[in-house]
Amino acid sequence: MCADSAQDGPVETAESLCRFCHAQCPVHVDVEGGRALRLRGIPDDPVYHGFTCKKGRALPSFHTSPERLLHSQARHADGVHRPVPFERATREVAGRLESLLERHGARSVAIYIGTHGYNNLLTAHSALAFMEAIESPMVFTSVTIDQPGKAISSALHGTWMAGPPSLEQCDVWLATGTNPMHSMLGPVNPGRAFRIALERGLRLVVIDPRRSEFARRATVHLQPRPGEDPTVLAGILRVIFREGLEDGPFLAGDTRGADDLRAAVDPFTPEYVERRADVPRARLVEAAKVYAAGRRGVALAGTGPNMSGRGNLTEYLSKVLMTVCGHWLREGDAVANPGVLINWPDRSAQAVDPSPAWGFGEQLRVRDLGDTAAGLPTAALADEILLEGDGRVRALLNIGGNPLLAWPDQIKTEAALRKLDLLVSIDPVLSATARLSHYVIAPSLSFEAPGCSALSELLGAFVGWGYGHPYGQWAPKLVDPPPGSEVVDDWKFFHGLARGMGRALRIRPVSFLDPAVQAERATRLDPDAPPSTEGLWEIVLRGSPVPLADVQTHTAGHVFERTEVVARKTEGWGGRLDVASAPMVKELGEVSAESVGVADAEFSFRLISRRLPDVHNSSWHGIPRLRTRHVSNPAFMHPSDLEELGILDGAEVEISSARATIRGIVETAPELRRGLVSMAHCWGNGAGEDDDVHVHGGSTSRLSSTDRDYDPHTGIPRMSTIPVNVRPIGRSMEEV
Ligand SMILES: Nc1nc2c(c(=O)[nH]1)N[C@H]1C(S)=C(S)[C@@H](COP(=O)(O)OP(=O)(O)OC[C@H]3O[C@@H](n4cnc5c(=O)[nH]c(N)nc54)[C@H](O)[C@@H]3O)O[C@H]1N2
Ligand SMILES: Nc1nc2c(c(=O)[nH]1)N[C@H]1C(S)=C(S)[C@@H](COP(=O)(O)OP(=O)(O)OC[C@H]3O[C@@H](n4cnc5c(=O)[nH]c(N)nc54)[C@H](O)[C@@H]3O)O[C@H]1N2
Ligand code: SF4
Ligand SMILES: [Mo]
Repeated sequence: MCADSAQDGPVETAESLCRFCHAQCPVHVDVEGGRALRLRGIPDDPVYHGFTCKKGRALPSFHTSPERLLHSQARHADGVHRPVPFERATREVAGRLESLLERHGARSVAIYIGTHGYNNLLTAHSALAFMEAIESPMVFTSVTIDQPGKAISSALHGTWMAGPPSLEQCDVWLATGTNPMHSMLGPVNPGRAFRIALERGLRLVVIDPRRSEFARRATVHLQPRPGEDPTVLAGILRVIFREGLEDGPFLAGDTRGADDLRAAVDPFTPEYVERRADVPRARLVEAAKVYAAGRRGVALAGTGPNMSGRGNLTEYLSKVLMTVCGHWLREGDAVANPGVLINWPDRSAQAVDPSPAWGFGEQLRVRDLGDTAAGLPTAALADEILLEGDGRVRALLNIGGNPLLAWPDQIKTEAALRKLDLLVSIDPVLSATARLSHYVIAPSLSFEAPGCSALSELLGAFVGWGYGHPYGQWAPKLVDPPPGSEVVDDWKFFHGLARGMGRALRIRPVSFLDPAVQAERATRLDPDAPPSTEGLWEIVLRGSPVPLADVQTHTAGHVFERTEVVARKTEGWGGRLDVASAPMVKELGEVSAESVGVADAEFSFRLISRRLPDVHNSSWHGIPRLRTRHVSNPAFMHPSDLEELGILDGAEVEISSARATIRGIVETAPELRRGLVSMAHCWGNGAGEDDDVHVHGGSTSRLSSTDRDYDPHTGIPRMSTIPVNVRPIGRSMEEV
């Protein structure tokens, strides 16, 4: 599995693109003897300004890591994985899928597209085309265990065609439970972008129970109890209405429901918010006034509140805040990014009515869940595998994800993964899930395939994310895979499967076109004469605003000369944004009906999720230089809580929820509220594997339960704000 050492030779520097996370930073790579040695940012890049992170700078070492799979693997009867030629693995998987389809129908084959399925658009598009070819509706992604509230709230609220302002256009920003300083979800190079924006007068409101790296920069930081975001946001809306700070003409002309909204937020007085969420009332009023004083602004939420229960409502109230203040782009405003590789809808100053958020498409057999605007609920996929009867899922294709560590309810997930007739992973290492897989397809890595900036541009569809410029970059293939290896660009697996099953892939273009139009414009790949990977990029980006051939002349990032101004509302246009969507108003009513101040007799702490700066989910934990700041995932706790429990910094503790107990290594974190354990996900191992917490960390997914406290539509259970107890190892609760 070890790469041959490269021959020495002259070191050449080439431009490329880091593909380890969605930020897709442009980089200079030193290449010697056909091997990428090291990389750094491109200093004069007009958008990223030379930014890279430690993870990205470690990327060259992934290519030659001793952990890397240089051949696809098949698991043998003795449980050991051994190399198998790609052709043979694909043929065998195709055969087994075909027989499952024949015997059990299309629903028996499901796919899960994880982080590295999405980070590579060609993988995602060919995976979806494959599922269409076999007519299986069972497409699951990490979106429904991430921030499903984003798509749900857009559907319930309706969309504003002109879109949100870019950071450069904003005077105010309100962020609930996101930390772009570590996660890079937000504008690119967020550290620099926010520094410059704050210097020119941006006012930043951050709502986070932790004084995060982002919260430290805030004009106003509210540090409420976790899970109380709907209360805080409703309280802010109430202040805005009471003080008459809303944008009356916008509400009258382009929305419906303002009076119902005003009534729905009325119970959330500053006194009530203070009592319930523990936010000082004066700070709440200040936050509301700061936000409402802006002319253009953004309000968004992140993973924290999406995983803490009521994520749909938190995301919805964020959009409603933008609408109530009229913070969207308006007629005559400049569109910051008119599009380079992606076709965007017309940007007119008009609303598209709400659309169904749930209640359509495939129905699942458990918890009354079904398809949603965010996709099928991944939190229910383990049940779909475990539950006997017609329609049971028997095969799972895991594409660049790691279900065993990432899905909620690890105990159930593991039972499900082990029950599958066929589990296939595309993964460059023997990840926790790959170790359970019958086949593991070994993919090429970043610099071994051509890529481009389309993914980061697409992320601009979400409020507050993506490029604020018509920016584009093409990265040609830079190096060959290690000598003697057989790795493939991920999409070729789906092409091979389809071919082996006598079907053809129809690849849809990447764009925001209507799905029916996309289907019409799909390109059928010839089973016997597939395109090259570069050819497939041409296919998915055909008809882009800037022709791909032009972008390809820019192997370092480039800002294209494209301008667009938000157009006037079409004569007679009737679309309106809904600021009092019935299910959301009902949920807000349920919130205000809850009793306040009742202590949880059983659990004294709440475990909240967070990201660590140097690692990305479960990926590449084996690279030593990514584990110098934190060896694994510390259990961060407030020093006074540690003192009270008699726990020393660095000690091992047991963390118990109603579902399970895990171990953690505590680390003092004065930036936390008291009563919290802040811990990153995607660590630990499966049952029966080495569970040394000092080496592998603790698996927070084992603490959550998919049957308890879940969203009735997206199925996402509590993956943050999980009630837990903390106990030093070796001492009982009574002793502490
Ligand atoms: N370095 C690094 N970057 C990553 C990742 C990684 O693992 N490492 N993962 C990537 C992925 S998959 C994603 S989805 C994005 C996520 O990106 P973000 O959503 O920005 O994720 P976090 O950085 O974890 O920030 C979440 C914040 O929510 C807070 N929080 C927790 N619970 C609550 C709550 O109930 N209410 C409020 N208001 N706040 C709460 C936490 O304290 C934390 O500061 O990051 C991506 N980028
Ligand atoms: N408790 C709790 N649970 C959570 C979260 C949380 O905050 N708290 N966060 C949730 C979120 S936001 C997400 S997105 C999910 C993550 O869910 P997943 O996407 O399922 O998990 P990852 O760990 O990102 O999986 C990435 C996999 O891709 C592999 N990989 C790395 N590089 C490459 C590559 O170049 N090509 C290919 N093909 N594969 C590669 C890695 O080895 C790894 O196995 O976890 C969720 N789970
Ligand atoms: S932020 Fe993401 S894309 Fe940029 S260097 Fe780091 S890992 Fe690579
Ligand atoms: Mo995510």
